[in-house]
Amino acid sequence: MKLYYSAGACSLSPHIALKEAGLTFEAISAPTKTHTLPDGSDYYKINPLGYVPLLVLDDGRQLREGPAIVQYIADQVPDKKLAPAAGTFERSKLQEWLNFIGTELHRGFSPLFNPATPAEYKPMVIAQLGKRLAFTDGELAGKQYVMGDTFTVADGYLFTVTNWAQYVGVDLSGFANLLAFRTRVAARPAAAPPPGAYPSQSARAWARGCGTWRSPCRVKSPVGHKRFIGSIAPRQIPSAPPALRLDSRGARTR
Ligand SMILES: N[C@@H](CCC(=O)N[C@@H](CS)C(=O)NCC(=O)O)C(=O)O
Repeated sequence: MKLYYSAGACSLSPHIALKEAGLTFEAISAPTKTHTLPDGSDYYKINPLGYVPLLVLDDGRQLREGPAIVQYIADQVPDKKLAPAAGTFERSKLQEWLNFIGTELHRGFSPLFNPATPAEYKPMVIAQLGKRLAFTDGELAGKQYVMGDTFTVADGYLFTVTNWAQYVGVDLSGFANLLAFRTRVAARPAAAPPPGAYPSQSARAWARGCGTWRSPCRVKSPVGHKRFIGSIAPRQIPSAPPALRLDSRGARTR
């Protein structure tokens, strides 16, 4: 199996799942900024969508979309209980989590990474994200992992996306259950930082969501828990941007 990944991106989730599963795989870097593979070729030729993760099976079949990929991985090793059995209510609860993490948290963080996002729109994004993180924190009360006492692939995904808080000024310090969860997941060998990807980050700092060369732990985020669950005045909502012209790959041409 091959996993196309980019350091720090959501592909860390299937990376963790593969390691938890104990499956043999080749990790191929497909950086989100360049879309250029280590041999110099164009990643778009393999995945026309250009994004990671992408899983390629030994027979050449491809599987895209993180939540589908991690469930496929879990189903290869049912004894490891990385996902409840297909067809059960519990499996639907896992899918509920994967969908929530994907659409509410993962996509909640995305505009904060996008340099084109208007500055005045970001507080609204952070406010919405803060509500979703507060919900997640509440759901984790008294639990080891999102599904209860057993680690599942949803935990690797939640760990992955909440790790991004450090890069975009979202302070997780108000979310004690979430932080305890992150420490728990970080202690699992499968969630150890990919070698070379985060040069100066200690395991403890990794769990706290800070301590990289980009975001030292001693720097407190200006965005506190209370602030990002507040609301935004309607006048702060930006007006619609002018229509964009897109090329055949969907890239902006003007
Ligand atoms: N719907 C996809 C989204 C994956 C995604 O957002 N990937 C980002 C990194 S976290 C990416 O590769 N971005 C680069 C690009 O879109 O070209 C999934 O859930 O797997």
